[in-house]
Amino acid sequence: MPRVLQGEIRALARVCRFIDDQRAGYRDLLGQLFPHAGAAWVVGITGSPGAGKSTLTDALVANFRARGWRVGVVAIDPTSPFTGGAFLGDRIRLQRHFEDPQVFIRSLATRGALGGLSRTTQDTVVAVAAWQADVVLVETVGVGQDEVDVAQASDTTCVVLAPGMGDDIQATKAGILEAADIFVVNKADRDGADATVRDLETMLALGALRPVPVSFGGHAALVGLSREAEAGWVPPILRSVATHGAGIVELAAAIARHREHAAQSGEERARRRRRHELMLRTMLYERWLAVFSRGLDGELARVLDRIGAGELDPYSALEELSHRFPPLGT
Ligand SMILES: Nc1nc2c(ncn2[C@@H]2O[C@H](COP(=O)(O)OP(=O)(O)OP(=O)(O)O)[C@@H](O)[C@H]2O)c(=O)[nH]1
Ligand SMILES: [Mg+2]
Repeated sequence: MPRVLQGEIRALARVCRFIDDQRAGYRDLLGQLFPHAGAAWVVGITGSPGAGKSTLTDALVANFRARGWRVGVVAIDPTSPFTGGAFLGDRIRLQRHFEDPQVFIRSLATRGALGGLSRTTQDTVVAVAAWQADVVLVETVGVGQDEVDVAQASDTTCVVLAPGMGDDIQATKAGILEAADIFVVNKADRDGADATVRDLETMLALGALRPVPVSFGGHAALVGLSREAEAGWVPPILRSVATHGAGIVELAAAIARHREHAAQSGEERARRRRRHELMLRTMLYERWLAVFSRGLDGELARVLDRIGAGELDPYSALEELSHRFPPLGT
């Protein structure tokens, strides 16, 4: 039995490196872990850059730890994997938990490869959950499509906004606001918090924030992932001052309420099905892309030479390269 299942934090760290490097056999290992990953509640913490997601996450970790829970944090670092800037930031912000063997914190760098981030994140969440975490917090800046997908694949999604950051709501990527089960207006100690709350209330009242189809790399219509409206749940709008821990008890309570609601309404099952769909589609997509790309560079170079020489146009070249697509059948 993999040692990570016994709650060994160092075993989990090894598994995560394994996943990152996609070492041989990592999928077999994940297959062994998966059946033990169902008990953890996956909470997405998403929202605009600098809204206070990490500070809020840190405060939530403290709240959950006070209940004796085992807590995983998966933070997606939107900066270049080479600078590690945000990772250092997370380290500082989450420092007080780094020594706690019941808290596992993992920062993932955005890869740039289509779907790659979702895949690594989902795999990491499976591993952390199988470590018998009670809750896994997934922090993402909702700026990229992959991150929106990840946020929408959580059991409970908290969208964090902060006042005074320009037209924050307008600037938030489409799909993120609609993914919210809980809104948190953080930095409530700043001017403009009331206005942000009012804007959200108005949008909710107008029905402007109905759940939208989950997209996949922006191709919702093509892949058919859909999010049903969640009956009977109106996303609460909470305020917090994460730096002072204000509003954290209320946030933890709202997450617990949503969890209960999701379990009773069948939403939990529906969401997990969507999460599994996202995982599978991501893996299929990656594999398909690998097959499709095999030898593509050389073929592309030859075609480009001919276009340059005036022998071929890009439109006809597409037809020549179409043998790479699987046959559509009859
Ligand atoms: N005034 C005030 N500042 C806050 C509050 N919460 C967080 N901050 C500060 O806002 C800054 C950004 O906080 P983070 O927690 O790093 O925000 P984030 O959303 O994780 O940022 P990224 O991950 O870089 O997108 C830090 O300097 C925090 O100390 C708050 O409630 N009030
Ligand atoms: Mg952060």
